[in-house]
Amino acid sequence: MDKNLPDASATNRKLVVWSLGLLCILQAALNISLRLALYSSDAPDCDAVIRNLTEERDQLKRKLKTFDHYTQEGWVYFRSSFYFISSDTKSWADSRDNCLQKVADLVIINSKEENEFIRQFRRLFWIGLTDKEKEGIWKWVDGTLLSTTSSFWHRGEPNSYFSTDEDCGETKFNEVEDNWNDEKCHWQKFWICEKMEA
Ligand code: MAN
Ligand code: CA
Repeated sequence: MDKNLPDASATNRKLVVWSLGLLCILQAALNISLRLALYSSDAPDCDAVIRNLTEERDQLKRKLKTFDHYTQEGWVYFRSSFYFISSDTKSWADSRDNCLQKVADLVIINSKEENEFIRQFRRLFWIGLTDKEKEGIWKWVDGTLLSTTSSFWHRGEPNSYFSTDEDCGETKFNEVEDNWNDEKCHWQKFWICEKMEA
């Protein structure tokens, strides 16, 4: 063998050593970047995640407790509110008082779905709508004006029937979607209280 030529096995050994060295460097780089990624600011903070989950769990527990309480007392749940459907009749003002005593108020109807929910009972109910402050200006019991886009007056209503004073809203014509009527407030009717979920 020519002594001036490098020994093949020595070359191979060098190659292996270099490759191992390179692998080590790659491994170290990978290690460092993984650690950086894991502890960088946008990685989730485990304590915060646990705190949030605990808060969510407690909130759900509270909701469930409220739900159990109201449903056991006979309230019906629909879309984030509890509804109390009366089984006796009172004037509009006495109905409202009864709701206030229950830390609720006469129902405020904000959508077609809510009106349909109430219409399904097919009853004449007082609702939280009145124009007793100013004739023709219909307001909900929370002081908000009745919106023209979400009102369900029956055809020809409100009419203050033959100029008799009809200042209180009721559900009456339940065979159709537009079922509201203005009625004399002293009449005794069933009523619905609404309590919004906290
Ligand atoms: C009754 C009352 C009125 C209503 C008319 C409709 O007289 O309920 O409020 O407008 O019926 O015919
Ligand atoms: Ca009327």
